[in-house]
Amino acid sequence: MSGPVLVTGAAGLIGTWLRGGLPERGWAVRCLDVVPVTDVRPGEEHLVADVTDPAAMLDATEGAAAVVHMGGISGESTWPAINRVNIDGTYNVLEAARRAGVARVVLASSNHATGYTPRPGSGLLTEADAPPRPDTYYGVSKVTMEALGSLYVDRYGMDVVCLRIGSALPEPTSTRHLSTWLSPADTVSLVDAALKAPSPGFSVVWGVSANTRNWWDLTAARALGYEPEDDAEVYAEAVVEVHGEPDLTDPVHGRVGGEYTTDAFDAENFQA
Ligand code: 15L
Repeated sequence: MSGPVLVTGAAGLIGTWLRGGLPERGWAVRCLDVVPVTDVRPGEEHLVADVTDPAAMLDATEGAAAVVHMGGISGESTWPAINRVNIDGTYNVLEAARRAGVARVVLASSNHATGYTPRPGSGLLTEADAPPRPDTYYGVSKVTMEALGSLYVDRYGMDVVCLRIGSALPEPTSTRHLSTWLSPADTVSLVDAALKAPSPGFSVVWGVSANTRNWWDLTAARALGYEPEDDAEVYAEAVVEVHGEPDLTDPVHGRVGGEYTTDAFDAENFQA
């Protein structure tokens, strides 16, 4: 693959980590966001554009080697907002890639595509153990993202890797995060693996670090070439001291989507 990797959401948390880590792994980065990136780094290309604008997305995608789509609304919102930015936006990204002849797209899916899945009492959940079970409109947008990815692979022969990201954070701050954490370094490793894996076709993999308390199975992600190095357990003592051990009868800990599965995420709590 020649040309830069187009990273949407480049000014966001994950986008910023990728801008730091992908060049070391041999990727030139073309940054795209609705707001300007403030800490411009040598060698980067920069575009201010909106994923909801199909023409701008086509222009942005021309000449790219691959697209890493991290842009969008990163939590629950109103249906119109989720629909416009996350669902239409993902369609625009995939359609721009198809039209521009860019064969590989890496999509930021989320654990919330499966949020109502009960946390396993023991053992690990594979991707196949967790079919769509969204916990929010946000989760629905991630299910739709995966479905669109599947369509573009089957119909147009593209490679689309969907990363069902757990909790991408600098460090864990809750006991749930001891199971769901995806560290900054492992985020870069996972995206790099998704970009380099030979002919993945359509692939959905969990995006978590090598956490001792993981409930997601990393076999499929490792098969892409992902080699996680971090483990949230390093932070366990400090986190448990503050919050106590997780109570599995509490939905926040009994379902993989955590607080997103609670009444606090009912639609009326989100205003346009
Ligand atoms: C996500 O998908 C969100 O983008 C993030 O804000 C967190 O809520 C994360 O999931 C999580 O489940 O911790």
